[in-house]
Amino acid sequence: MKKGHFVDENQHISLKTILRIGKECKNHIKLPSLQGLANYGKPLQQPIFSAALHRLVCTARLLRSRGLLRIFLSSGLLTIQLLLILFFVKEIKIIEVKSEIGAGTRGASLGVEAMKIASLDLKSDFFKQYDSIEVENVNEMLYDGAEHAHAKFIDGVMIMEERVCLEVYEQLFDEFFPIIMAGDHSTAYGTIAGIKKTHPKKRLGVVWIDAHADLHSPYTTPSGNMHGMPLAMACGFDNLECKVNDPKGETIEYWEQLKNVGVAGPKIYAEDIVFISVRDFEKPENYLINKHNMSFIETEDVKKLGPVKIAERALQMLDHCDYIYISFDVDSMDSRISTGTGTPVPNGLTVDEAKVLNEELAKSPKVCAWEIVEVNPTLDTENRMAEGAFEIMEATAKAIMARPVMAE
Ligand SMILES: [Mn+2]
Repeated sequence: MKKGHFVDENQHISLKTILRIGKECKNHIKLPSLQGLANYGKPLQQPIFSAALHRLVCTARLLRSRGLLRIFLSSGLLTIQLLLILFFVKEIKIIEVKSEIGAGTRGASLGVEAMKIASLDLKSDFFKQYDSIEVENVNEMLYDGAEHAHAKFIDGVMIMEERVCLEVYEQLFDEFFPIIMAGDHSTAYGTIAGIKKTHPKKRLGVVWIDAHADLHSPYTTPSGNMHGMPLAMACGFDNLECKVNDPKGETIEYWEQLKNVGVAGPKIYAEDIVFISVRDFEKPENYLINKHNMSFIETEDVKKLGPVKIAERALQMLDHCDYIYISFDVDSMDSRISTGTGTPVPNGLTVDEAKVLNEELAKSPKVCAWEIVEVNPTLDTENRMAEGAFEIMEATAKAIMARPVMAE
């Protein structure tokens, strides 16, 4: 490492650098403002350095919020303090799930790559800043055609839910905050199962930002596409009262198995779901929503009260939950914006509304995972959908990293 350089060729920070950051911390932290410290890292433009600095800022904010910062900084054990800091705040880990077997329209598996292209066009270092890991998919099954008419590719969906569940579980176990970039929405159930496997005794709330309620089962689905079923899997709903299909044999066996991914039985209560901007229902879904008195926030409410107030309200509705998972389907945005998604619906959110809404929600320390789904560049013009989606993801990640304290 050359003198004066903070990071060597292998992107390792020397202990000396860490100590230097610490000393600068002492000089720059003027309670109650930490802006000086944040500004200190800016001209360096080193992703790993700014990440480390970011952790310092987050930890300092956390300690300040608990009234411990002054004691911490004056205690003198600088090396130990800084090493502690580097392990203290959770880092984001991106989980890529390029699966599209749950969708009726082809192309959602390309959404992750389209968002990476969007990041390049928008000159962002997002994908350099955070590590990502890919869950292997089974999209090759599409070539064989769908076998289960009322739950298409349910055998493949089963494999994907297991894989996503395990990956989310591992990342949470390793103290990462998972941002899941997925293709079709069916694998969101794997995410929910993974969170539940990590915290089996805790109560998990879900904010479902979507044009659809995704509450169908093989007994009620009009299309057989499984991206309309993740919340029914999570709640363990068959909804036989509204049965219109007669799934048989293997389909039912797989459906029963699906309900037990991660841990046995339902992962969430219906009353712990808050729907935002859901506006395209089918009768069987309406039945469940009324039966369980599920929480609803309409697009109109977001426009009237503003996304900041709406986020506050949604978090309040889930105040009794220990953890919260946010699932963001890009078709929650208006069909004029949602040009690159499989099932666009009018009267949705704008990019700005969705951005502020997700940012504000993610500020809650209870939020333990965030997911974005259903970007389909094959339906889009000039990658507009992925650019909007990327902007929302980047802003949300920033809000997550700036939180005073992570969920415990
Ligand atoms: Mn959806």
